[in-house]
Amino acid sequence: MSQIKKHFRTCNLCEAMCGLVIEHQGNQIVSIKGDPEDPFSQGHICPKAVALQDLHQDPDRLRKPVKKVNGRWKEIAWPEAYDLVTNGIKEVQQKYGNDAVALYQGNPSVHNMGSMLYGPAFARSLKTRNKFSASSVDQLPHHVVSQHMFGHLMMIPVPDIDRTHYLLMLGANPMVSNGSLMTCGGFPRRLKALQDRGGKMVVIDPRYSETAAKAHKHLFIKPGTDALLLLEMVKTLIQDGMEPPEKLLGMTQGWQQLLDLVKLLPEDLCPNTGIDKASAQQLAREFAAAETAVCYGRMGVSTQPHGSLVQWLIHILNLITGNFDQPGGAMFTKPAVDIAKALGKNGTERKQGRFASRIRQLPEFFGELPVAALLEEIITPGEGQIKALITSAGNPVLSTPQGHDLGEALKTLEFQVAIDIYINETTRHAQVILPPTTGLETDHYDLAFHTFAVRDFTKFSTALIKPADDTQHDWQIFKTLTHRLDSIGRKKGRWWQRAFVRWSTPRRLLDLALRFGPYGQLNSWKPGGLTLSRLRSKPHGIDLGALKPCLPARLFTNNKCIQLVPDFISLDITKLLSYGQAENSQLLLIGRRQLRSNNSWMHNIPRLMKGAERCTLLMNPRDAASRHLQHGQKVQVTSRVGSIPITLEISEQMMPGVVSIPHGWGHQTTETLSVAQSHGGSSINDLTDTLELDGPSGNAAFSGIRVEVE
Ligand SMILES: Nc1nc2c(c(=O)[nH]1)N[C@H]1C(S)=C(S)[C@@H](COP(=O)(O)OP(=O)(O)OC[C@H]3O[C@@H](n4cnc5c(=O)[nH]c(N)nc54)[C@H](O)[C@@H]3O)O[C@H]1N2
Ligand SMILES: Nc1nc2c(c(=O)[nH]1)N[C@H]1C(S)=C(S)[C@@H](COP(=O)(O)OP(=O)(O)OC[C@H]3O[C@@H](n4cnc5c(=O)[nH]c(N)nc54)[C@H](O)[C@@H]3O)O[C@H]1N2
Ligand code: SF4
Ligand SMILES: [Mo]
Repeated sequence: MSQIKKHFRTCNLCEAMCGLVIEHQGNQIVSIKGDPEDPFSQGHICPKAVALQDLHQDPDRLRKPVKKVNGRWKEIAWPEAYDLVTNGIKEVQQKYGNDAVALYQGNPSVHNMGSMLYGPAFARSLKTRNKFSASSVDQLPHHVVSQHMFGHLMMIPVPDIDRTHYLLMLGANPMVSNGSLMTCGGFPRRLKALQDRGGKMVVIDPRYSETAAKAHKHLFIKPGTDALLLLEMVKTLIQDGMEPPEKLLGMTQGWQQLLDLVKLLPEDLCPNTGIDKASAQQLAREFAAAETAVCYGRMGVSTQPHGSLVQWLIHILNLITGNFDQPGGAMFTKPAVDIAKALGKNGTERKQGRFASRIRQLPEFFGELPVAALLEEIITPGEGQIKALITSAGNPVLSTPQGHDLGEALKTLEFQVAIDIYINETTRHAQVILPPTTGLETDHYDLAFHTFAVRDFTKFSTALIKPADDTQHDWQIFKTLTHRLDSIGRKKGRWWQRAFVRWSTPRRLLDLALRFGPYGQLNSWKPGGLTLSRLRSKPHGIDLGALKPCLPARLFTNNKCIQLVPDFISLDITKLLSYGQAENSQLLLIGRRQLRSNNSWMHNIPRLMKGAERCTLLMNPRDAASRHLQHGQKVQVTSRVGSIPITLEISEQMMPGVVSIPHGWGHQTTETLSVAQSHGGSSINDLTDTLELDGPSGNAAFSGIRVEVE
């Protein structure tokens, strides 16, 4: 046996960017632990990272391309697989036009440097309007609001959790999720530091979550009504005469418009929220009085009917209290690879609504349509109907609304291909699956999440495990497919463009991006400037310091001003004011995440699946009693669009009138995934509704779905 060696890398599984130290003997993993020398995460780790090794040993994981022959999967060689895929796509394009081929890119794409760099060119090579991604079941409102207010979709401010004295959090559960659009490896440690310096955290959530349990104060809120609460808070402070500090006010446009808008609001916005007006006012004044404060809201408020309004109001609250672009408030990063700059004009111009979906006319954003439109675009006949689907690193049957119906619709497609390491509830309907390398087999650099980190930091991880045989990386698959599709019936680029593409690899592109970035050798002309090789010589990464004020220089708006009242606001406020109540017998459904679960995957790993049944319906004892339901009993949950059986867990954690189901479950129908199948559970997204959307962004609204439980 060879010597035990240590390898340092960043975990790619979620947004937290935890540093890992991995002991290994060649390809054999001996241990995976948190890296105490990683300056960013300082040793934090969660159970998922330890399971990274299992992905490489899982017998159900695909290692060779497979094609379906008479309903059975057969391994094939890569050249044959590439032929099948390009021919399949071409055939459908020729028969029905380019829009007949749809693309869905899932969450791990953003955690994969190769997919980030080579996925966009592949998407363009399809020349289809039917591009979808997990963004529209996730953070889309943040992008839309940032583009309107700060001029760029990637200019999403992050809470400066390390310096704030008051963290007001809505719809997020970082004790479990480890933070989102708040990359903060080690949330528990940072929270403890906040509390040790006398700071407070207040959590607004319809469930007494794991994070609420650590808070100074928790308030139950009726799902979907956060915008009403925040509007009441903003109104209170404006009526108190509060306004942004002069310097900040000078960088804004629309202050008078905001004052006028507030004057038109009803006297009391709170009756429907479950929080009374006096408490909302107290919360607002407490927030404003804190030495520094920051309001932050995530999934629970991003995926609700007024998700964009909520994000807008969060920025407004931070702005009027002076907690914007200031230490302890909401701040922007200065990442070593500045993807906002790199996207340039593409991210800045108002690129929404240049085209719309065929059936419901939902507007595109940044070239993508809301995935809530995917189902109807497949099942509704007519010109432009989707006839083929490519999924990459995604599982929309479990992760998007009306998933069950989507699964049925996939059976009607003429061609489906997946780039995935597993046969899941979506990829099982494909004719061909191309399995890439993953996790420890890949180089890693967080192109996206350094941009949303609570400290400026940069780190590169090299691949640790040598992949089996000729397994291709995601980027190689994209590059090959792009080349094959682009060279068909279309003029090729100029010679130097082709030469650049041939020369390029993720490492070479990253090196260029670092050199041209704000700390780079070419940008600063400093002899010690950042290059990939300099970065690689620091295996724990390089701390680039606390976040720094950067406005107005970093605003991307034409007039270098923050747009305080984007166009969509007043219309959406009108809708908000009539946001409906549930009928008496109905309950409001929300979701939740779990520490040993990662969206719809990693459920095939025994180490993560140990223990009690996890896919349960949480219900308050009062609601259970009034329905004569018992703990542990199987119940049937029914919404407008679907019905699922699930085990009932009676819990004081739930606000009365609200029930919770974790997403990502429902594996019983998959032919492989032997472990996951035995823990199957049911899918919450068989109950969520493609018609429930956040208007301005088209993001799916998962929170507050009306259900009956029997
Ligand atoms: N009701 C409800 N629905 C939700 C949510 C919710 O809170 N409630 N959350 C939403 C959110 S935030 C998200 S991000 C989505 C996630 O939903 P999706 O992005 O659609 O799917 P995932 O469950 O992340 O599945 C990822 C797939 O990628 C594969 N994979 C893993 N690593 C790699 C890799 O390196 N390369 C490739 N090619 N494939 C890989 C896995 O095998 C798996 O099949 O779900 C959304 N859906
Ligand atoms: N262990 C684990 N970690 C993960 C993931 C995972 O699947 N497992 N997924 C990763 C991904 S892709 C993402 S996007 C992040 C998401 O991370 P977070 O944004 O922290 O999301 P959740 O953990 O789903 O927490 C959402 C909270 O919102 C509450 N909520 C629901 N509806 C409402 C509402 O209407 N109003 C309010 N105020 N609250 C509401 C829920 O009760 C829940 O506590 O987590 C990432 N980290
Ligand atoms: S919190 Fe996220 S990044 Fe950190 S170890 Fe767990 S999965 Fe990996
Ligand atoms: Mo997500």
